Amino acid sequence: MDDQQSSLLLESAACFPPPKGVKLSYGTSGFRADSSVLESMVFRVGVLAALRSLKTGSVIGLMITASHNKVSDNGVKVADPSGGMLTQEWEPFANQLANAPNPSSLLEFIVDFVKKENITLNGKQEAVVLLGRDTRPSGERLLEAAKKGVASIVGAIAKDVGVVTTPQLHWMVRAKNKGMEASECSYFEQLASSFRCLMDLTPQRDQSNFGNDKVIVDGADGVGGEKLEELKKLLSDICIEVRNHGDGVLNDGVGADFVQKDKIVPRGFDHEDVGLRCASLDGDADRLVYFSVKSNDSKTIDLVDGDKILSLFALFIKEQLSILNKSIDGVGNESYQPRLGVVQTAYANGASTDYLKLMGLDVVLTPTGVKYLHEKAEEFDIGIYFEANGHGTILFSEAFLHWLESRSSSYLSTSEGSEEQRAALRLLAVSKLINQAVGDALSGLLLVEAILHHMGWSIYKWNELYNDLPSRQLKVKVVDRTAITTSNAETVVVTPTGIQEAINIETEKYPRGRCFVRPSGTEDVVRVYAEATTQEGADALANSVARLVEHHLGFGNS
Ligand code: G16
Repeated sequence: MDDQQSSLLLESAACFPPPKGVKLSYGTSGFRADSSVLESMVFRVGVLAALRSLKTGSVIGLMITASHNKVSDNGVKVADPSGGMLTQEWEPFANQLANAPNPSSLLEFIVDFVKKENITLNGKQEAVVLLGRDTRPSGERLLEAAKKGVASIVGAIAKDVGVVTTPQLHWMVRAKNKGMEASECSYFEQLASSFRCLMDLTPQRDQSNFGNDKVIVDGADGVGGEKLEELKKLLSDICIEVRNHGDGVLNDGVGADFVQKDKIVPRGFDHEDVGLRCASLDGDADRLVYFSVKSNDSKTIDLVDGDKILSLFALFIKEQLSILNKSIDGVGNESYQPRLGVVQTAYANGASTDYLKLMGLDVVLTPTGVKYLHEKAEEFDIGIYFEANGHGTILFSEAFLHWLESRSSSYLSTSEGSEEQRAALRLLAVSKLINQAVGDALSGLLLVEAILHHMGWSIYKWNELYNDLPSRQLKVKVVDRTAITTSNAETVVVTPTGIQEAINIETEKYPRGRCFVRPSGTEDVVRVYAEATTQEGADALANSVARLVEHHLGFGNS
């Protein structure tokens, strides 16, 4: 590293001193904490993103958001060239940078790292970082810190794409690196045109079960509602009503996380919505859940969570593949059999996993965090991953898309308008509609809507795919959540010793009981998940295990 580069880094880092006594760690989805302590970290992640761009020779994304967390928090997610999350190999470096006590130790870490990674810092190679932020009030200030971080690497350029959803930023990074147009306009246009295409391919079915044609969307008072209002203008085949698009407090009694965990109606929804199809986005619109307001109690809901979205997508894709397979069998000489697989976490409702297995699907479990699920899903030709909290997407391998395109063009000459051709076209449209960079509530919403139309299903019919086992999730404040370590996709506590045995004893008391605990990677809490055949059982199991956790780890400050 030359002198010009070193002094630039030292000078700019001096403007962003780290807060005293704060240790940040790269969690489930980047760094998150109270926004007042984040300026120095965001500056440093700006440096990291510029280095990542130099290393990969590609555009990198940096998103300022704390997603489902409360409005006073903020954070950073980094998008790699594929549009996916930052490679896990760089996470230790991110931790080092974020916690370097002063500019000179920061410089030392960078010098060592660029040497190890073979990154040349001579200002000759271009580095580009796309910067986005959600609607949090602290976002603007943190964005300036990110810009300074990028600019402290000679030759690196920060491009501010403004207020966007997290998935929009990831989509733009992926598009840019594929040489496509990467604007918000092109994002909306791609979603709208592939949605139209899917709707045009809807079979002539009896739609009397479909129910109300309108979907009402809770925008979590975040960026998603406002973007959905814009996207809506390009859609004529669907009626979307957006509520909570920014006039209330972000994620406060609204949003996918609240709806999924508390299972009660978000602000702005009431008995007048009984019978309607409702959906909820989270603060940065990378999660989606559906719900219907219960007719006997307008405060509670029937939740249609990420597991049911996954099941709906899997069912639809399986149906299209079997139509294609029929024609393959007819021809008799097709050897290519695409592998369809689904990926879940331990939070997946046991009934959903049973259902997916009954469908004959490969089901794989990973730890929480889309970075793990995404990686696993990439191993299939079509990999569908979803967390119960509504975060997920579908990945299509290049080989499969290539095969599909050639089949679709061969049908043009042999069987135009056939069901086989329509199945191929549907799958191609799904691959364009769904955001393959990362889970995206807006594209997920359009895909759910298109599939419900295709099936002629109401939200109630969809919800009847299987009956969820009653479950309960709790958060426990402890002195140090990192004292808990787990194995087996987070289903077994390794340390502190003794907790797992105690959890087992509690769990055995309940028919079909299942329970696990893990430290959250986005909030300062331990999460407890319990499942049983009755709601009372799930609640009692969760409560007794929460007390066990407090007993073993000590109460934290709330
Ligand atoms: C992030 C991750 C998700 C994860 C969630 C909760 O979501 O992207 O994969 O499920 O945090 O993680 P934890 O239980 O570790 O707090 P989001 O939507 O908040 O970015």
